[in-house]
Amino acid sequence: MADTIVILTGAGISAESGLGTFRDTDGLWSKVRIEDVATPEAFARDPARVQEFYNMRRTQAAGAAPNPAHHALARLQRDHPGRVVIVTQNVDGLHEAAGATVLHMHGALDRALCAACGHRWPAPAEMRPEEPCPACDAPAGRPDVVWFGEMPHHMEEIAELLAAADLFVAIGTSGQVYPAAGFVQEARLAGVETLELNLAESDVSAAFDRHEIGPASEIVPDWVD
Ligand code: BV8
Repeated sequence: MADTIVILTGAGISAESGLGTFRDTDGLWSKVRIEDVATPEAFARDPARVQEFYNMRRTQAAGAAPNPAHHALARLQRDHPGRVVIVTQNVDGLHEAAGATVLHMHGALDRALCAACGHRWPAPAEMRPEEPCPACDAPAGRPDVVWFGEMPHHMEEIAELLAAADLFVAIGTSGQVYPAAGFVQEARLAGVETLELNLAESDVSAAFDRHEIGPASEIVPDWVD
């Protein structure tokens, strides 16, 4: 077992829990445009449309259960305290539901954020277009997710973790969204071994030292155990 492992997960790890991915055939972005639901401009233009999109995803995520891939990563983290960091691009809570601790670099569906005062609170199942903030009363509650054009969370911490890791593993991500898609290059520049676990080739597969191809619910437990 490598000394310190940094794992990046994407929508593919939650696919077998029934949550749609973004860019596979009939993925989320084939049904709605990023510009209409996943940018600050979209929220300013049509908050009802954006809240409806995230209410639907919040309901789906609440009805989903972790799959063997989530459980295997939680087991790995538990069996090697302090040596396994999970960074997820996903906004579902399936890693936590499996017992893992995780860095949500793109935020989380179960949290709300006040666009006026920055207060965060547990998101209601259904957020209204003008969701009042419990701290400042402004009708400015939004999903606490990172939209396109917004800075992801934990970026400095992730850069430090990548530089100090012995192994970087990307699981179920298409490598199309930055800065997450650039983590493999950061790892390589630091001399870190890299492994990609995916159902298919990704946009950044060529940058990885090793690959395992298959469904996450099979190849992640195989890799962990
Ligand atoms: C920013 C939250 C700047 C909301 C999301 C270069 C550098 C920096 C930025 C950019 C850049 N070039 C372009 C940009 C802009 C942009 C970007 O990357 N655009 C892309 C489209 C080109 N990036 C940004 O805007 C980022 N912000 O850069 O800010 C800045 C600087 C200073 C100050 C302020 C700002 C913010 C990006 C975050 C956007 N939010 N999500 C939500 O979830 O609704 S991103 C969105 O894509 C999802 O969160 C998703 O997690 C993420 C990545 O997608 P994947 O997880 O990879 O999913 P995908 O469907 O694509 O692929 C699924 C994969 O799973 C496939 O590989 C498939 O083979 C595999 N799979 C499927 N089934 C299985 C499986 N694998 C295993 N088993 C299976 N069963």
